Amino acid sequence: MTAQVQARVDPDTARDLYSRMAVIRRFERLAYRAYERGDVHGTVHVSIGQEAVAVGVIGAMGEADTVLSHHRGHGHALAKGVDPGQLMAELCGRVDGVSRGKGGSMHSTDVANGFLGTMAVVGSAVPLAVGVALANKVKGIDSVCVAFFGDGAVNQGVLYESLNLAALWSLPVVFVCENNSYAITTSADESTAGEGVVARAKAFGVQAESIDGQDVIAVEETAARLISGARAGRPALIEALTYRFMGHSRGDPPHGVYRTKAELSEWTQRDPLTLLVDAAGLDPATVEALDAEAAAVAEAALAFAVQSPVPAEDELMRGVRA
Ligand SMILES: Cc1ncc(C[n+]2csc(CCOP(=O)(O)OP(=O)(O)O)c2C)c(N)n1
Ligand SMILES: [Mg+2]
Repeated sequence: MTAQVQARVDPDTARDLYSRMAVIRRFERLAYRAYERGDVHGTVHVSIGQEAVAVGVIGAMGEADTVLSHHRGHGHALAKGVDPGQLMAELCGRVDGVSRGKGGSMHSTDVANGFLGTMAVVGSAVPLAVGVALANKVKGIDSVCVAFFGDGAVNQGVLYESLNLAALWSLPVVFVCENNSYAITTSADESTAGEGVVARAKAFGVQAESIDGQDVIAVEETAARLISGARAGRPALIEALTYRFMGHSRGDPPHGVYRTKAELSEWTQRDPLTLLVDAAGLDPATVEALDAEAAAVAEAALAFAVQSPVPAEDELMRGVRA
């Protein structure tokens, strides 16, 4: 371990960061298996490989700050403090789920924990976050809203309408692009002209930085700085370069035809959990213990989920606005 890395992270912080990432990974592995067993309906998009973005960004947020997420959002939810059992129950369509079993993986909402929801429509979290930030500003509430989106949303017009208003009105909002290089099977290189999302954000006067999304410490440091700026009315954008180790969703094998085994292998060598272990010099026994704790959290979540009943018929119209 170099002195420079040692200076970046103390052992307690490293253990905490590792533990939060490990819980996400174990939770999603189990969710994937629960899907295969038929306990989860619809589909699941797991973020295995991308955990450092969720943990780093959300670790830099305050309790009163809020998150809007996308279709690959279990990690964001868990990092924001959503109860793993209630989240798993939601995936399984059970009444004890955060959205009472009516939302599933892509519509999981837990307002009490500042988790304003996962969203199925690509890019849709972005304008909602601008609305939340505007409401906070108008009401004088000290709260920053963070919107996550993928590289697949980078060519959606709504992103630029949102950047424009955020900058124009000096809103407390941070946009986080999880650039994992692919939208389903389409590579970002094939779909995006020009210099990319950072240059585009800067064109609106929004402070924007591209960072290594596999390095949880770097993510947290950058996020802390930009979130603090957003709190003072300087909206920001972070492009976190990352990779999903699994396929897009259940129907897509990890190394689908659109990406090579060599590319996958190159990225799995940059696993955010292992990178942190190396950077912080965590010893094998500590890592083993943290992994076992994370596995127990995930297993308890699944056990809680499957014992929860499916919603009764009278649940249908609860929480519905007309
Ligand atoms: C507006 C819209 N168009 C298409 C889809 C279908 N779709 C679901 S996920 C996805 C790819 C999203 O890619 P990206 O934003 O890079 O996120 P990632 O899956 O890589 O995390 C698409 C096209 C959708 N949900 N919404
Ligand atoms: Mg993508």
